[in-house]
Amino acid sequence: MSARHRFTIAAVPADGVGTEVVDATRTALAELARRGPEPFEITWREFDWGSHYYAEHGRMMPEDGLDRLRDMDAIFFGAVGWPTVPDHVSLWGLRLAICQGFDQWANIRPVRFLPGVRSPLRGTQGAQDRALDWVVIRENSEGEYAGLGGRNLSARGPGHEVAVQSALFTEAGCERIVRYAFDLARTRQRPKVTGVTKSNAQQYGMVLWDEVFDRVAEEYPDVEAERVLVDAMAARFVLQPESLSVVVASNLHADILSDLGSALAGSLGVAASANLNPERRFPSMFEPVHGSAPDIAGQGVANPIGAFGSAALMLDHLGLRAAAAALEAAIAETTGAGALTPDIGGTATTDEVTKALVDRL
Ligand code: GGG
Repeated sequence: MSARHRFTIAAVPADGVGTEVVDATRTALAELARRGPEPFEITWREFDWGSHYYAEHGRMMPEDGLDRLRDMDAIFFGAVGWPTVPDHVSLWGLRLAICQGFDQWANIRPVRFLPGVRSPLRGTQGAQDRALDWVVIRENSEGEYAGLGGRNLSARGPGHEVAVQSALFTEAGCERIVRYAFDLARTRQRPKVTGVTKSNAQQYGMVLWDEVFDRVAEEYPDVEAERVLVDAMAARFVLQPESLSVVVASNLHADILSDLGSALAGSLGVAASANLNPERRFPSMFEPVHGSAPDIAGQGVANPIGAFGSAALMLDHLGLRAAAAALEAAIAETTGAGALTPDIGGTATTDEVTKALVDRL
């Protein structure tokens, strides 16, 4: 096997159901490597970081955590968040530390119907033919998640605390993500980009975003472009899903919209994502969109489909296009055959869905 088909991947299962879905994905990828359409070999390096690590060390990952990940071909992440650690501490200490530390500025979140998965949209009267095939592009390095602000800014004492949370929008940051969206749209059946902001109310950063969007759009006359306010966009997701193809939005807006999109596709459990450093100066990170789900962790019923889809995005990123396509096809066959976890109306366990997928590789 040539070196080009050998990869070292970091597994960071982290918290809750993260462990279960990362294990399932490793099982699926081992089988895909063994009998899939193209040869590849993955050497996994396991990093046991997360909220349990925090309990022992007072931090979510070691101080040199990023250095330990730096030479990996990719990072496969589970989920972050556990009741013993404040959510903002666990998120900033691990997931955001990796995304921002490795300048993974493009968060790609495909949203589409899967065979056999119930969707609130499909359940709507007269909506049987509705299409849902979007890619939500989330700016992943700045915006509302820039970490700028502070607390205790009032000198007036107890009961008068003031907190400020600022959003950072740079022209370069807006331009690279908007351009990414237009480039992606060119490869799709429907070459269209919808840019989302709340620029009527947020008159600095989001107006800058809109201006950059309009300027970049002019360079892509072959791609349909429109701008929509985020509140109207939430309604459009539900009422006119067929009107969308690529949706690009800020860190916070795209986070919220992509969760809405995943729910419309059936469940957060089926949603895949990639945190890309498109320049490939640093490793990119792949993870299901869902969180750690403490309510079902350890019960063996976590939906592994979002993690499988994320693995397909990772294989594609690694240049294993045939393997990625085979995994995508097996995912669709698995759900189509009714191997569904409880979040999407089935009774199958994580292991049963994994076995059903492996049987179809
Ligand atoms: N696998 C995704 C995950 O663990 N998400 C947890 C979370 O709280 N994410 C917040 C965010 O994506 O901004």
